[in-house]
Amino acid sequence: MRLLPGFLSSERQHALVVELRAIVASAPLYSPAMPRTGSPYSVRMTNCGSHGWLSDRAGYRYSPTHPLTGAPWPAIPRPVLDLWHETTGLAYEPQACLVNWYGPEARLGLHRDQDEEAREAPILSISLGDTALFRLGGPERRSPTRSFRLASGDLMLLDGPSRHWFHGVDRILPGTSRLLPEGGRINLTLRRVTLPQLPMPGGR
Ligand code: MD6
Ligand code: FE
Repeated sequence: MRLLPGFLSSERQHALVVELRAIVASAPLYSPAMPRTGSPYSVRMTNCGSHGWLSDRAGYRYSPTHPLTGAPWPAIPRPVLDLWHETTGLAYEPQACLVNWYGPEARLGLHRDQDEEAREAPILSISLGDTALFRLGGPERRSPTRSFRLASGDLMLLDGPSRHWFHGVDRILPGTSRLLPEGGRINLTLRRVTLPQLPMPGGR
C-alpha cells in the first residue's frame, strides 16, 4: 500500500469537486442495495468511466449504464485520469471510477475489491472532504487490521499484495474539512476492469 498524504493542493481539490458536481448532475447519486438481503448501503454512490460498479440484490457487477437513468456513465474527468498516470506510472487508463458519497453517519463494511478481470492492476483512492477512519486488514477476513485517517487531498494506492486485502471505512469525522459546504466525504476509487492490451513486440 502506498499512502500519499496531502498529495492534492487545495486548488486541485476544489477543481475535483467542481468536476464531481457535474458528474452527479448527470449521473445522480443513488443508494445501492446489498446482494441477497437488499438492505441499503449507508453510502450513496455513482460512477464515471466506461465501467460503473453496481451492487444490488443480484450481486456485484460492472455496467456501462446508470441503474436508474439507463444512460451511459459520464467520462472520467481529465484531472482524475492525470492523477492515475501521475501516481501509478502506468500507460493504460482506468475504466472505472466509483464515487462514494458519505454523510456524517455513513460507513462501509470490510470488503475486498474482486470484481475486476485485471486482478493485479492497482486501485487508486482519492479522498475529499471530511476525514475518514479507514481500516486495512490482510488477505483473510480474520487477518489483523489497523486503522488510520484519510483526510481531504490524501491519495492511497492499493498495489501488489495489498490490492487484495480487506478494507473498509469505520466512520467519518464530521466537521474536519471545509471543502464541501454541506459536509461529508467523497471517495473516488479508480480501477482497471478488463485486462490491458499488451503492446505488440516491435509493433506500432
Ligand atoms: C473509501 N475505499 O475510502 C472506500 N477500495 O471510501 C475503498 O473501498 C477502496 O480506498 C479499493 C481500493 C482503495 C479503496
Ligand atoms: Fe474497496
